[in-house]
Amino acid sequence: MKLYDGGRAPNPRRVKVFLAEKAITVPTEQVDLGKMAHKSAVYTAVNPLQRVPALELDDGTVICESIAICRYFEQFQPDPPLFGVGAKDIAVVEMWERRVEFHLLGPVSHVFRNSHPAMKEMEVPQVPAWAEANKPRIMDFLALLDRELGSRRYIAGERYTVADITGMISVDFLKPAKLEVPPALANLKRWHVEVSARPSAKA
Ligand SMILES: N[C@@H](CCC(=O)N[C@@H](CS)C(=O)NCC(=O)O)C(=O)O
Repeated sequence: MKLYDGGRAPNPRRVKVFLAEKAITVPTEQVDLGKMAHKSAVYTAVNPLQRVPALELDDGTVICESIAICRYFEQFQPDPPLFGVGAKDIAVVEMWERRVEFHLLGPVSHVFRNSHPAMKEMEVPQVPAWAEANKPRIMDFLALLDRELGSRRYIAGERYTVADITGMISVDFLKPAKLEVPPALANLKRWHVEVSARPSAKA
């Protein structure tokens, strides 16, 4: 088994934080995004979409998409449960993970990719207007999360889950996108401090 990793890039980091929470170690190969190694013929044979992370199993199967990779490990090692426990909880975790992915991680990524000079080669064409269009959406969703976190400890309930992993990485990704959590969002800040203090957050 081999995990194709991409350094500090947010999606590979989601998988690494997930693995750290489960104390699972996987042999890793770095794909240097800065050098566009993910566009090489060798890596394109692994993932024709030329994105990281990717997990190659011993039988040659390649699993891409961060959440699909996380689900694979959840099945193998259910403890600690990071996708919920029982029908209702699993659905609530799924709901929040998708909401955070679509309404926060995606838009922050659009801002970064369409405004940062370092992304010129990867995001072709860069559309600065699309970066601007996403900024108010991000602020609206951060405010929604802040309201939600006023009544519970974590994004999907009282237990730390994969929704918190996607959430933490999305909030961390604000910085390279040259955005920040508005100071008034105290619940969100309390949550971010707490999840960032977990040893897995260093991954
Ligand atoms: N939906 C994919 C997204 C993967 C993705 O976009 N990865 C980024 C790094 S965070 C990448 O490989 N970017 C390279 C590029 O855009 O050319 C997932 O969940 O893993």
